[in-house]
Amino acid sequence: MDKILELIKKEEKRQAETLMMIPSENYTYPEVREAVGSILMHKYSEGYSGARYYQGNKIVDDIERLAVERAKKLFGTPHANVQPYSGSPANSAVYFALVNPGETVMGMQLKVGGHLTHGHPDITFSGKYFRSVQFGVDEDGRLNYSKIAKFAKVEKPKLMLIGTTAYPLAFDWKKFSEIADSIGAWLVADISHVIGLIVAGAYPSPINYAHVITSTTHKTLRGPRGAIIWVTNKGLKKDPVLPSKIDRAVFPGLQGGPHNNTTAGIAVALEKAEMPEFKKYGKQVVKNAIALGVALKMGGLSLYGDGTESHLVVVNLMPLGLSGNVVAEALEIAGVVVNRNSVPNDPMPPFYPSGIRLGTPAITARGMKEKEMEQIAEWILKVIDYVKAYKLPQNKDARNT
Ligand code: DSN
Repeated sequence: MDKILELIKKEEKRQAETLMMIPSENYTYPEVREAVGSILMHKYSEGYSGARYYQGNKIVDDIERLAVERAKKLFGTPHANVQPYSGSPANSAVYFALVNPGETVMGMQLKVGGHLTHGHPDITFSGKYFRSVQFGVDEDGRLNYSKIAKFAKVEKPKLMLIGTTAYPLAFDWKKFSEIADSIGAWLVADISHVIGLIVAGAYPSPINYAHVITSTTHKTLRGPRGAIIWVTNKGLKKDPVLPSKIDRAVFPGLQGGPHNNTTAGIAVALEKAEMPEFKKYGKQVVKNAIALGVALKMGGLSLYGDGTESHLVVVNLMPLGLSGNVVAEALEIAGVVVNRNSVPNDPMPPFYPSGIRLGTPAITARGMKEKEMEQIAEWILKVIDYVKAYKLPQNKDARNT
């Protein structure tokens, strides 16, 4: 057997035998894996259904048409593009379509739960090619919408790209849209982390508020690694040619041939997302995260936002004087796989942050419920007690990354 296939078997075992609690990870469906591993990957299809630069695309056209129809149906939008290779390319395409280099864009800081592509300064395209301004959270770990509104009035961003990778509380999309509308800015909602919860009705939907929505397809949606961009009715009203601007930004603006095998996998996941079981799943993800947060808090841990209204919990280890790296390593030894994460006001750099981020999407996909969350919280608390008791080195000499 090729060494690579052996390693895949090993990884399959690891994924089955540990608790996958990184909030952006999930288990997909066998049918999605079949689609992604299929012969569709042999075909080149630059262009869009019915307008390709290559012959032999009649079947691929049908597949992409179906994926687009299912994506549009999911949120009742007039337009969807299923070709972005992943979340960062999807967000890049939206910037490319809507703003020019040097213009002002606004997003949430990475250290309070934004994403690199939401305008992180200096090291990302979104902070290098645009004038990026970013907001944080208040002392209590909550977004302060009136402060953000004042900030937006002063900075006048042309585009606000709002989304979360670690902010545990629900967004008020209406307030974000009022802010964007008051300055004539585009509101782009990046729902990559919470799409499955939105579909289940367990998290607020930006559909009536944002002009454009982006999402990856492999997190709470449980599809393959990929992304979708939607133009909403509000977006179409603001600019009737917005769909073609988005499509042209994806191809030929930033990408070449779409990954047809991924497109098929996305279509399968979108069909699954319409099923009643998926709604139950999304709701249970949030119930489980709340139960996990309550149990960790009762065990004495400090939580970002003091709890959660989504699929994730961020533990602030600063009061314990512990490093996120050391706790995450110790948890992995115990079979609980989480990731280290920055917390608000973190004095440490992102590579050596003072928190850990835990999510319930994958363990909920395995059928776990509140009772299991209490058991898992007990194990996590035990591991943290162990780290405290043994005073393991805490990266005090960490270099600034
Ligand atoms: N890397 C993803 C996450 O872990 O949240 C976001 O793209």
